[in-house]
Amino acid sequence: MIELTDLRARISHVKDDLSQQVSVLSDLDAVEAFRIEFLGRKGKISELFKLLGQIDPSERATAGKLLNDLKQEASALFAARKDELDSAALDEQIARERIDLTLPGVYHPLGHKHLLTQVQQEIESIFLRMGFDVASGPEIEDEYHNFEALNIPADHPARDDWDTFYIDDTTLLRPHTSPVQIRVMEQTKPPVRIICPGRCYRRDTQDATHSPVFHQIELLWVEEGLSLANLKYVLELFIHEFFGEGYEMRLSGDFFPFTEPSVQVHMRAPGAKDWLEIMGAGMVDPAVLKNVGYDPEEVTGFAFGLGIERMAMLRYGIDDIRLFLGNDLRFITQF
Ligand code: 2NL
Repeated sequence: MIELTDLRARISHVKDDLSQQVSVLSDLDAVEAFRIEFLGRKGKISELFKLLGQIDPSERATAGKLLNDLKQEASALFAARKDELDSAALDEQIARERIDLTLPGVYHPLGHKHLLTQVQQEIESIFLRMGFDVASGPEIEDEYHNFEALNIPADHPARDDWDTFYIDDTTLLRPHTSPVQIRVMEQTKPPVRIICPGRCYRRDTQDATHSPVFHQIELLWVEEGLSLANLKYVLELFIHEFFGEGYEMRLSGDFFPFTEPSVQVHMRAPGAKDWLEIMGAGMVDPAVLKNVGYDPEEVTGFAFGLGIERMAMLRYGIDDIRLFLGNDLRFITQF
């Protein structure tokens, strides 16, 4: 037989053990090991429960209550210590992973479109709104599409400026985007309304206004009944859209092998004295229409060619064409 007072003494002993040791447990594994030592199936508290059978039946209920209280108290102690350790771990993690918001960041400069691309796309959008399509083609072209189809035979003096940068005997870097228009006409029936932007190559010595690599946009409209009046209207519309209202335009005679008549296009800023040449244009020569299988008695057309660099220089007051391909960020980042 075990006396109740004896049981009380043992309980109090276990409690002392518990309260002394739980508070110094330093990690979760130790808490768990210690919990098993007390509350496990063969733990100290379970062992005490086994003594119940040796207690006088009249005192057994009291003893049972004392033991249950002990069990609850022990469970609560372990849980509390576990919480303490958990939150200490969290505090430590927060301290360790603290981000210093005052540190300077990593600077990622954003790029932007080159001025030439900006101007090209703006001109494209003006003509897209008028109903033209944008066409493109190869920069390496054969002589036929560069010259013969455009009414420039082998012995024509116009070739002198253009017949260079040959890849082989009959293939060269295109001196203009006209071969793109020839190819589109070869493949489609009229009406044709296109603009052809792209990089071109010429035998020019570089200076402030010449570059052996430059960019051009050519426009071509072929349909029944087109006249120089239609060309004039489209040109004026373009000048007003791109440069601004109030600009004047005038045409004067010129010569290109692929247009007849051919004109030079000048514009004058509001209040300005001087006229500036901005591009060449004309009615598509009947010989060119025949070369692509069109009947010049049925359709007429007009075309013009402008230099993108020149448009950008006029609009932004840039005085040296070499700046465009010079890769100098002091220039590039201004636009
Ligand atoms: C200039 C002049 C021009 C054209 C280009 C053209 C194209 C075909 C048929 C007829 Cl497929 N003409 N293009 C016409 C007139 C002038 O360019 O000085 N450009 C920078």
